[in-house]
Amino acid sequence: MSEPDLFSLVQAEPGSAAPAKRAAWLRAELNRHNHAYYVLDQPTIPDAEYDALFRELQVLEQDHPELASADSPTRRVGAPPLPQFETVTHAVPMLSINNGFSDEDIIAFDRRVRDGLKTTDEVEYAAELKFDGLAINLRYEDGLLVRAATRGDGATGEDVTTNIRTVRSIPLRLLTDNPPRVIDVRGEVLMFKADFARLNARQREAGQREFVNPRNAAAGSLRQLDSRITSQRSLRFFAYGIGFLEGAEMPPTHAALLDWYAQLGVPVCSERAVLTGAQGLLAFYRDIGQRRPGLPYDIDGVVYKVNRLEEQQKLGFVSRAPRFALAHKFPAEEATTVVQDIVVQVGRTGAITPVARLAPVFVGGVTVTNATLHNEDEVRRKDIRIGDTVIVRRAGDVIPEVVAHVPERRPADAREFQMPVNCPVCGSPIVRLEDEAVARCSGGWIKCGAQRKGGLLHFVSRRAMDVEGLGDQLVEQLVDKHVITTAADLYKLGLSALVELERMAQKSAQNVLDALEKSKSTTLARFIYALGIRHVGESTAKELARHFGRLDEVIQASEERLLEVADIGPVVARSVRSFFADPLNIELVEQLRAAGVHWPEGESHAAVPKPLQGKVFVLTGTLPTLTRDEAAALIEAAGGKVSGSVSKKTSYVVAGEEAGSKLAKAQELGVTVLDEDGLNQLLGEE
Ligand code: 5U1
Repeated sequence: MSEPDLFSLVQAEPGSAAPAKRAAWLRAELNRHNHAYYVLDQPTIPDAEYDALFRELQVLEQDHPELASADSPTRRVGAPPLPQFETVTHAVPMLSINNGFSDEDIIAFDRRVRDGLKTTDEVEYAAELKFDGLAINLRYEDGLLVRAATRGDGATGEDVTTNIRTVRSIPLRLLTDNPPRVIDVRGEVLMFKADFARLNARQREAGQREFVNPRNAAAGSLRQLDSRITSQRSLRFFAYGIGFLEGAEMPPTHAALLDWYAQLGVPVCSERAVLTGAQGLLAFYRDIGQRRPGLPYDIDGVVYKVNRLEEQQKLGFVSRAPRFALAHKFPAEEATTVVQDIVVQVGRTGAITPVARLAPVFVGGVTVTNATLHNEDEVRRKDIRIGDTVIVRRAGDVIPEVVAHVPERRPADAREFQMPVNCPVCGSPIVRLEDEAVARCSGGWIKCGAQRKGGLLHFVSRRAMDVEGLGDQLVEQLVDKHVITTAADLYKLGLSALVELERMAQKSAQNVLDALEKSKSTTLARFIYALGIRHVGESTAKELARHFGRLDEVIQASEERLLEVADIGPVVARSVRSFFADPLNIELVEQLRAAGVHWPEGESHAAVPKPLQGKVFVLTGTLPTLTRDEAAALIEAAGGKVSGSVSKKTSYVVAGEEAGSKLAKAQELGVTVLDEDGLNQLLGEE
């Protein structure tokens, strides 16, 4: 905390100073700390000290009502509900912005700008983010916030002043002794991702409806008639434009306008740049696009504006959008579509995953027709039914998922999903153990073609036996045509059996046989991993190989002996033991050895560093297939540590359904958040 100057200290000392002076000093101090905390992101005072100053001001204002002041931080707490919002006419209309989607659109925009300015020189642009929030106009008169209005139809909006006053980062008084007579500051109200996660956790705890995304949460919070609710909702604001201005010089450029706002204490985003020419704009777009998932707020694109305001004026407007600006949109990460069916998929371990079959929809840059629903509980919790219109999300390379259904668009004949009683592939009963979120086909790989295919694909995968050229389609045909049943059968394949398959020429068939032959020479760790023992990822397989040296030692090891292996816990030990207790698995191992699969026995992997050594994990929420103990066992087996609370030392937070405050804390601290797939990738699981 920087010290107030000596004069104000003497003037403002509690008890000795006149109440008016003390109140003014407290207001200035609290506003300064607010600005440091919410705008500069550099807290200057511990929370408890802030609270003490705040309480002192509250008491002072209660005892001396004549000291009430519109810019007092105590006036941010919200007021009783309004009957409705008043209408506000904007002094200068709030325009919309044209959109561009491709490189060509941006090149054409730049050409139009140069034509409009009658120049062949490269034009200077200000580039910034397009926030996914709500546009707002803040009117300051003589430095004091007097009105806040939504964009509405551009000409008139709704008066949301009482709500906006609760947004801590918005100054109630501009930080200047020489404010403009009137200024309309324009920008976006939004909710940060971490605040959104926290809000939804609270909604869940209170049994209230969750918000679909931060934008909806921001909109719902801003358009509250009861501003006491808004005050609990952690809204933020970034300025990006100006409306009416009186009593001050308009800055010469857009960049200078934003710098001026920053000086006045109005929040502006630091992700902005001044660039020249279309290529400069495209480089900015790509850079932000790459960093987009790590930003603490949602954006749906970037915005380019001709930097010089004089040139902006020269270019003017087409209908309701300026010619000097363009929003370069990212592919939408969310879209709505219809659930045509809900089917189940059977994984390698028999896990049954409900999958929504969707009417094709373009989202996150690709056409999506399937989206995971994770497990039965998730379908119930989100109440997704066949026929529903749903919001589908695909962010980055993450598997598409159904976020929510749109209640108003549910048809009368929407059907609930029923978990099948029997496996759709092999007909074996589907069972769900008490402590598991996931239901499984009980057929095992002997009976279930889906599990066989999954198991075989795992066996030949790069980190396991590494058989090049044996992909999904080939395995599918080999299993469906009953050419093979087990991994050992792969080594019995001949040229004639392979060339009979679809899309398999003599040459490719020979390549597959050569790859199979080559794979016979392997390592013990790879072989153990290839067997697909539940909970035995690559690193556990290496640890087992290092510890025991010989396969027969692993096969014969009791649970107690397995527990002696570094980082193997009871869940993994039990799984290894039960795998080798099954005579069918022993037979498979023998057949593979008989087929010529071999490795140097007694080899040591002691030098291989464990992949998660030194990494600290925090688990939160319910994962789709792993229990918390299972996930912890896997992490520990890979050398990682599991901790109960999130701090700066946390390397990863693994979050599942119903993740609450730990997820919010991770997002606040910028700790990487993984889902179960992400964890599996780290563990080297296929
Ligand atoms: N960053 C930013 N977002 N945004 C949205 N600037 C900006 N400017 C806008 C809009 C609608 O409109 C003006 C160009 C009129």
